[in-house]
Amino acid sequence: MSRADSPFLRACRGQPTERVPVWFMRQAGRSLPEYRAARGEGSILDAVRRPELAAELTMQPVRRYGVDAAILFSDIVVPVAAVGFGVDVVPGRGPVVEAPLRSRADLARLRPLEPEEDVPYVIDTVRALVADLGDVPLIGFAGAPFTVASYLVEGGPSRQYTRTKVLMRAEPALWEALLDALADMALAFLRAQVGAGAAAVQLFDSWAGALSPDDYARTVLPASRKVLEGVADLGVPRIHFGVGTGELLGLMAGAGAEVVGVDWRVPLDEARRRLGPGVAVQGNLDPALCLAPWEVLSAEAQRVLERGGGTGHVFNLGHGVLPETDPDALSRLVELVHATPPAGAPRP
Ligand code: 1CP
Repeated sequence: MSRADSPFLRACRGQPTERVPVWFMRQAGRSLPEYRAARGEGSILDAVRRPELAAELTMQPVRRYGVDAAILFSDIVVPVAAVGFGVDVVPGRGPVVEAPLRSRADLARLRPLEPEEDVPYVIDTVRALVADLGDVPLIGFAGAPFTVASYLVEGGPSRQYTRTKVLMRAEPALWEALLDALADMALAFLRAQVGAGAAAVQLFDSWAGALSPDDYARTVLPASRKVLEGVADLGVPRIHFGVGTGELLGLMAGAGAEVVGVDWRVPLDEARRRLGPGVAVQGNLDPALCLAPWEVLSAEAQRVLERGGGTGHVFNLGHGVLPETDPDALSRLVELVHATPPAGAPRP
């Protein structure tokens, strides 16, 4: 089997596979004792800037779980931090911005990303990983313009996105310029990762579910489409993901991705109806259930596999692995997914 024939890449393209491929969002990170041991204290941005360490943190879940894809150890705020916007990632909290974006003058702090100069360490990490991963594909990723903008405008993690929504409506020209600048950065960042050997890309619009379909369609979708269409010529599968995006799935299908990631709120067969034909799905086990007894977790995983329909399904959680998760539960989950014949396939 070559990398191009890997179950993950085949499923992304909607081709039949012998088993449903599986990986987990946030498969690296605090749920793993080997992660806590290797990383130490401090901002994850320091770890991202050390290619040897970042590559090791990427490999840990691949070794432990035997997942079908690796995801680059990085963060959605890496590009904005690299151009000097003034962002750090505080342990236990998330991205925090020194001086949030409030006016047009603040846009000057978002100069274009030049990957070779600004994030050479990410390119080095991808190159090292591609050499080590063999047939396991590496997923590169970027934050989508809306989700990154929400951190820059709010100044940190948010529940209501009040300032973001007000800026979007009250200053549409500034909002459009902001999303366009972030789209160009995400695009440059993804192209650099694929240039260095990433086999697929995921655009994380984690918080887009906070928006109404109208606002999403008018003010966010064009910027996400610019990113996704801007990598189309590279020929790698594109995954587009958000949380709470049930009402947006039809719109997201039009943004130009081969795969749409879905959280646990919409069953995958219903998600396929909303997405329309020709789009693969990724998801969507509720990460909270990874903390439940195995009988509960395994029954839910079976339901996800059935409703995923087999072909064109990449098994994942509906959002990231929770830090309290027992890694052994995820090992059993990978075994179960791999041992279950794809739904709809002839039984051996
Ligand atoms: O400091 C740490 O060790 C803590 C946690 C952590 C980790 C492991 C953060 C802080 N970022 C990361 C790495 C990371 N971030 C990865 C690679 C690891 C993997 O998936 O195995 C990825 C894909 C991300 C992407 C990311 N960062 C997203 C999109 C995915 C998602 O979870 O929706 C988002 C929204 C962020 C912001 C962020 N970074 C870190 C935290 C705690 C947060 C979320 C804060 C919030 O709730 O707003």
